[in-house]
Amino acid sequence: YFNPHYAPGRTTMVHLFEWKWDDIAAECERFLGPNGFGGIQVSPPNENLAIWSHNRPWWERYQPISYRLLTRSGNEQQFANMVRRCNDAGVRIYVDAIINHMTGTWSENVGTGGSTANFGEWHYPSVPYGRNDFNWPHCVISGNDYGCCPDRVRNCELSGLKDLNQGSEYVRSMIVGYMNSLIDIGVAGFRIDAAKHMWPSDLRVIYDRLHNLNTDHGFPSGARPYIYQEVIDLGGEAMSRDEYTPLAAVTEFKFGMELSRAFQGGNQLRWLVNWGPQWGLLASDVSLTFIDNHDNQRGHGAGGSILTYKQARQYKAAVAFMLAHPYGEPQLMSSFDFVNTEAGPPMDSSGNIISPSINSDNTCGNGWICEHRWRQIYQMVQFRNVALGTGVNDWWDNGGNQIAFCRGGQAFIAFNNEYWTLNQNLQTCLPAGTYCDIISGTRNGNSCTGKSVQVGNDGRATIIIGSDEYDMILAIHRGPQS
Ligand code: LM2
Ligand code: CA
Repeated sequence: YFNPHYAPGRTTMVHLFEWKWDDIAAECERFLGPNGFGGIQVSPPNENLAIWSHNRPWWERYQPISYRLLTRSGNEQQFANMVRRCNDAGVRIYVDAIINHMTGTWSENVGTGGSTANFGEWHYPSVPYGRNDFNWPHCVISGNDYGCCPDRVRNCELSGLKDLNQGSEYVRSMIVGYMNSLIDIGVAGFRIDAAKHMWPSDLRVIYDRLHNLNTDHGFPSGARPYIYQEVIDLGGEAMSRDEYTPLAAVTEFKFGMELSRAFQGGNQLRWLVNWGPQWGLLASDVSLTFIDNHDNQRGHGAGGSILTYKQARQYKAAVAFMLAHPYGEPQLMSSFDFVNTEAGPPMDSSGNIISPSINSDNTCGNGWICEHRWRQIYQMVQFRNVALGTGVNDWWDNGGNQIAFCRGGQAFIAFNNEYWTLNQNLQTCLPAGTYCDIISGTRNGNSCTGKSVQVGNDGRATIIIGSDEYDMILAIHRGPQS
């Protein structure tokens, strides 16, 4: 459950939040595949409650009403078509699995596929679930419970969402059936939503009943799904991430918090010299890493002052550090623009999601941010692929907020988060030659569209990053773009 099973030479997944299946299939073929991306986390594919009373918020997708594959992102046939086309393009699909709970407590009760529910009776006929399938007696999690009472955090309702009993054989079989149908379609793994709210022992039973990945989609025989469990553990609670790491990977929320703090000036970059478990982070091989996710970019979930696309210069630097450093299994966020933190994706008056448009400079329009299409970000995915299998060496810092390091003899990166110019002769660990900085541009035949770097026979080069430059980063590597 710890191996994402990316195609050879690939790394890095992107969360295409609220994208439609047809658009994702096209994105795999026209952009993600050619640019070396390893995978995509898709929004929950199963039917959810349509919440018109809140103008179709993004969070309606965290309110399942059945396991039918029918949402605003598309239907089952579109989902299967996407999985096939993405796998063919070398890009894996990971599903956000909402198995802790079902929708509840709304005056509306019609799902995105027309299923209905009777909340008062705990009745979900399209699964079907009934009262016996939920934890009893009914209770609701309060803030205090996190400090004292794992049984309440796991057996009571998370924000009033009807809490399934994963200890029940019947419930397990419905959940496993749903997840196995996705594996058979060709997905490579799952995000386990609200894992902290389920018993590790129940999750283990569920994971062990999952099928091997589908060999018709290019997975090796005997491959287990990649599983990363959403556990928000910032310390101080009665539940711990260590209960979950023996089962499968875990989301590392401290990762984005600490890097956001550092690149906002709250901590000097030089301290990143020992980035990893020495910072209190999970072991690298169990750690799913990210700067922002769909919750904390809008103050939901763990919250905190997390960098997002809205602070673009610092955000790109934090993302570049994530991708340049070998620690963890990185996930990029790809957002739609928002001011209202409840608002759903761009939609028409019937509630249909409006597709992103693609501008001539590769960026997106129609209200979509597409951080994964920002040059500084997707070219760092290529950097990570080129550096795959190497460690950090030749760390340099100025004792403050200028840092640089090599990845074996494959790649080199420098950051300047000071108010003055970085101008240093540094060891790049690369063979002699002229390299194109992949942050300010790319290679175009024999020239660079941005800055270029002359590496001498001793591997050293003069590195310059002005404090007023558009980006605070310079990166070069041995791949074709640099
Ligand atoms: C998650 N991880 O554990 C998701 O990452 C997160 O986005 C989900 O919450 C949550 N767990 C449940 O799957 C989001 C959102 C909540 C929202 C829920 C359910 O952050 O605000 O709660 O989805 O849609 C909403 C209302 C809340 C209401 C609840 C139940 O905001 O006021 O509570 O629905 O109807 C009465
Ligand atoms: Ca629960």
